[in-house]
Amino acid sequence: YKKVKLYTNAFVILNDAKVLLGYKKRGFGTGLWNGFGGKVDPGETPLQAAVRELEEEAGIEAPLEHCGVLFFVVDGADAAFHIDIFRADEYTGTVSETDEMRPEWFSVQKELLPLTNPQTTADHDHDHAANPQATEEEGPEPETEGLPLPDIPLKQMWADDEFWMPLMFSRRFFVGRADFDADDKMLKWWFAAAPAS
Ligand code: 6U4
Ligand code: NA
Ligand code: NA
Repeated sequence: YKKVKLYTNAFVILNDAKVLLGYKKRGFGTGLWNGFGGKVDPGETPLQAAVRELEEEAGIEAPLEHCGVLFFVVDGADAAFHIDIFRADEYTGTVSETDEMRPEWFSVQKELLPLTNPQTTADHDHDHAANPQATEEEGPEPETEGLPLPDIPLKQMWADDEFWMPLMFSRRFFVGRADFDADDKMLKWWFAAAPAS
């Protein structure tokens, strides 16, 4: 590969329970749900690009934090893709549909919460004595505006997402590589997280 192209992808995750995704209406990945992001422009840092793309595509501002790095190689492409992933626990502004993306909130289903997450452990574990943090988990349910949200639509997302999203939701810095054929089928992948801090 002669070149690498820098991209960003940003996720707003409220209460570790719901995540804002956008349905891509045009361009790369049309018809898939994803975070908000795009190319890093010349003269921008990846963080600046991520903040700009989140504003352009969802209409909101958020205190984004770098939470992972992905590297994609595609058969026949003249460049590989380096994607910096960002997350935020809060945002300001009004979530708005744009020409490129239709935003929607999804609930983070249990399969995507690793067992190291105390919230999941508390949910699955009826013997709370075994979990010193369980008493903290008995407060009110996360705010969902009273409506049940759909689960994250993994089948309408890039194939790599199910492997690294649990790492993102567990707040561990992650890295990964996925190799795709020319039809966007994922052939090989490898993902790993830094030790929990
Ligand atoms: P322009 O040409 O300016 O409209 P731009 O918005 O800069 O495009 P776009 O929308 O093509 O870029 O960005 C692609 C988005 O898709 C980025 O957020 C990165 C993300 N992406 C690409 N491959 C991915 C993959 N395999 N898994 C994933 N996200 C991917 O989760
Ligand atoms: Na984009
Ligand atoms: Na762009």
